[in-house]
Amino acid sequence: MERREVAAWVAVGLIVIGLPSAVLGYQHWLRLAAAEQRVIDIQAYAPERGGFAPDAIRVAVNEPVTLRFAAMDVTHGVALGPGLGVDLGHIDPGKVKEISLTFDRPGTYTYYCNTWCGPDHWRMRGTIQVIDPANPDLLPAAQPDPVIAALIAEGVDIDAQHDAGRKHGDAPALIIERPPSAQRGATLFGSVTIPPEVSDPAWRRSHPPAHVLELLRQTNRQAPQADLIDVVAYLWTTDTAPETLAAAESLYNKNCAACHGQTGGGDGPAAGTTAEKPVAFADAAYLFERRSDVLYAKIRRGGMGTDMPNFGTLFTPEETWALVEYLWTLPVSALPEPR
Ligand code: HEC
Ligand SMILES: [Cu+2]
Repeated sequence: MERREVAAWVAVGLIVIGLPSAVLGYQHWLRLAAAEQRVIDIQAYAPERGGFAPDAIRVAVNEPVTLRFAAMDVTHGVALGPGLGVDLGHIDPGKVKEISLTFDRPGTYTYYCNTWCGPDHWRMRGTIQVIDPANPDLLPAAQPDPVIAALIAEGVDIDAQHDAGRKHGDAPALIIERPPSAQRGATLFGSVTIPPEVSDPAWRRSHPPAHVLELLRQTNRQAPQADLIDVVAYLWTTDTAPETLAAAESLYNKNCAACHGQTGGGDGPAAGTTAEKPVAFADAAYLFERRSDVLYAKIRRGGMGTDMPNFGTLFTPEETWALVEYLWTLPVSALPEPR
């Protein structure tokens, strides 16, 4: 069948679906149209009822497919990643949403629920294996993440106790009296001596703000501590374009806020269900002791034996960095005007 003809068939098919009284004769055409485009039906159940069925599918490279998701019990949300930019949004019970797409290279992708649908919500994931029919056994192996590899090489324990062995109730190592203002930090920036390494965004990713605060204190002995804290907050929130931050905020609200809280209070609706408390990113004194690359690694790899899910198969490295940048805005009271 010619290509344009196929498009016409599909168009007719769509019109027919729209009409409740489908004429019998059209059904034959419809079936022909369907034969051209493989449709894979995927049913979405809450995780305690089994999650996605099926939870693994295989498609061929360059094979146009339609994935049709049906919410079977409660409202779910469906997104595809990493790097596919597909978010079908909410699917209410009994409703169906579909996406037609073609994968242009072999690899592994994930479809996942991004609407809170129950305590085990984040376990709702399915795998898409895209295979090359000429070479069905040759799936590209997952590449080790260079950031995580570097942390391991450096001997950093991604799962180390977050508060550096401090017991609950101990005074935090760093005292931050009010939420840091990156906006104020931007205005003070010019009057503070910044050690050269600190100006390097790559260097900042592997050092905690608390460390930089210490460096700034040594080079700016006259400056009040609160000023230096604001300058550091500025430094940690300047690297990302506003559009990127906005996209990360949306990812955060859909995938993280259920546990970590929409404003980073560690108090989302699911926070009570996790064995260990979800980290409160809004706590500046806490977050200032953390390194961006460790946060990145934790998001991609998940916690070891904690309820922190792994997101490495859902998000690209770029999306993960954007999430980290977004986390840094949570303890900050005011962001500077975009440059
Ligand atoms: C099911 C609840 C849950 C969800 C959903 C969740 N987290 Fe977590 N997260 C936790 C818990 C519990 C911890 C603490 C235990 C740990 O670090 O493993 C944690 C820890 C973390 C840490 C480590 C912080 C540190 O100081 O080392 C980061 C970073 C993080 N989460 C980011 C995220 C992001 C980003 C998302 C969404 C993409 C997310 N989390 C979704 C429960 C959750
Ligand atoms: Cu769900």
